[in-house]
Amino acid sequence: MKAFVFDAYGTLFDVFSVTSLCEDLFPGYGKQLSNLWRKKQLEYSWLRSLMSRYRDFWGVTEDALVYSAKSLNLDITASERAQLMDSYLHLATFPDVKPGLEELKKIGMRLAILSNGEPEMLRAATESADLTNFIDAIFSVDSVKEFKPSPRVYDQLPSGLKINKQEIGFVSANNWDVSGASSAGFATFWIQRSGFETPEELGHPPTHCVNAITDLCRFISPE
Ligand code: LAC
Repeated sequence: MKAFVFDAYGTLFDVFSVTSLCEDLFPGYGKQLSNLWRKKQLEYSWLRSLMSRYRDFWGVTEDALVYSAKSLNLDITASERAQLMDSYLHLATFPDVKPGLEELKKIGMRLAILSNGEPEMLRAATESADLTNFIDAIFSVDSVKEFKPSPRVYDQLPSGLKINKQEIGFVSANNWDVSGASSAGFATFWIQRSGFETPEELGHPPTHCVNAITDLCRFISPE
């Protein structure tokens, strides 16, 4: 294994760090709004792939926010919408992210991101979270105009990193994303932070399950 490639939203960045702003803007609805927003964001990405109607993830995320507010009967102004969208550029990272990446970098691993995110939003979130020094490359679905779990998304990794598929480990806390990468033939690491998530019934299980990014270095044998 020469490189670990990480999913972004839900794996490095906590998409539910928007919940407190949702609650400030819509008291009593913070949790519901942030949950529905994430659920619809993913649904729209899958639906758009099936419809062959790609729209970048920033647009998909905004559409999902508008839908979610409407469906909860929340009157969202243009400025509230902009505020919530802006929070996507400054998401918090999970506590294991920085120490885990730091450890992997120290032992010489190449580290990259492969995400549904559109390149500019990924760059902004990476910079805002202070991860730029750890991440060697950022790959986005935007280059293939189809969302995960399309195999075309994961297949850009070997040529992008200029290494063999067998030397790449794909890391995600989104179990369906792990299935997608496993199905595309990559070694996969499912980050199960809560430890009790149900594995997908999609037939392509993770190669390894770990509790945190800080557990990944034990899979690397010293040279
Ligand atoms: C991503 C999705 C899975 O970052 O959130 O690709």
